[in-house]
Amino acid sequence: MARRLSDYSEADVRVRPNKRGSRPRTKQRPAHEDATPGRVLAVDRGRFDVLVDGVRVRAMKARELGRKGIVVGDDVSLVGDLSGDPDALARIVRREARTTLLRRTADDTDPVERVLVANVARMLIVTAAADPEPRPRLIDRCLVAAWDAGIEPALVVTKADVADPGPLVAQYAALDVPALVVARRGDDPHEGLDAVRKLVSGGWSVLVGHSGVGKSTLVNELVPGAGRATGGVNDTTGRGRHTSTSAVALELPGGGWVVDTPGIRSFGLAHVDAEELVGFFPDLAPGTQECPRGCPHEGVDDCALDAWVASGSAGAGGAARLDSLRRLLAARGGE
Ligand SMILES: Nc1nc2c(ncn2[C@@H]2O[C@H](COP(=O)(O)OP(=O)(O)OP(=O)(O)O)[C@@H](O)[C@H]2O)c(=O)[nH]1
Ligand SMILES: [Mg+2]
Repeated sequence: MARRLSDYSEADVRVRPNKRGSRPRTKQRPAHEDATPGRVLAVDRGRFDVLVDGVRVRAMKARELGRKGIVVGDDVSLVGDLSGDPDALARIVRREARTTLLRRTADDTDPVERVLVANVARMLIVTAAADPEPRPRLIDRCLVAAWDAGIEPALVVTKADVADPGPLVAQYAALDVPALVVARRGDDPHEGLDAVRKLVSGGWSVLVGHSGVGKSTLVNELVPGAGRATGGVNDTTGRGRHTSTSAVALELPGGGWVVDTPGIRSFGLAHVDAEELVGFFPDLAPGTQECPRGCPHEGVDDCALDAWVASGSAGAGGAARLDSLRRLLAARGGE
């Protein structure tokens, strides 16, 4: 019997079979339930070093991951050749959920985020007492980024043999953040290294800071045989030479991992909510209780933070910290 067009229902419409078989094309990707878990230790031009059951495996990203970023510290799942042979190349088919994610933007209004590292519990903000000169505003930004990401920050002041680290440490004394000082005398390893070793032992930590502050030098001392290249500081500009060019995770002899990263010039915080910023200055935040409702804490005369800092409630670094906070708030306005 002939059917009229109106007799057809949508259920009759045949899905065009795909070229490989009769199964309709769906958005479903293969589940790769048999994939093996691993953690990314290094990323270099589209190739990844992944630790799989104690073996270092080279891998590339499977096409199905598309533009999904994978960074040092990421937990991933792999298929393919996991032998770790020099010519073997496995495929990363999945990126697992991240416990922490350290991000920054080029400036405070830039929507493009760069992910630095995933799944670290601690951030060592490395600053030199001199050569290059400390830049507290960068430290303040790193602190905000760490707390925003749920990462425990600590300050490590290097080159205490070159200049007195006291004033810098005093500036942060009001914060509940460990501040460690290290100095190098002659060819010996850093004085004060034991405290750093204790701080990073067991977990995953990332070292961040300007170029030339001594991140890779510290990593080489913490991880014998790490072989990270180090570079001097330019005599004329006083700046580092950007010796390290990519992030690498290295295993500590006593357990735990440290991630050495390339020197940064800035730490954009476009991804951090302006309303939350004050909360990431715990030495200042209590002072806002006396502020008028809706106080922007910046560009107004009746903000209570000025009196809070003047009374010494925010410690020796209060004025500089308030200046940092206000610059961050102003930058939000797109200045
Ligand atoms: N005097 C002195 N020099 C140090 C100390 N720590 C590191 N240095 C020197 O500082 C220079 C820079 O050290 P690096 O370890 O390469 O610095 P970095 O932070 O890894 O730099 P980038 O990789 O460029 O980001 C090297 O010449 C080190 O020998 C220190 O405590 N005292
Ligand atoms: Mg380095």
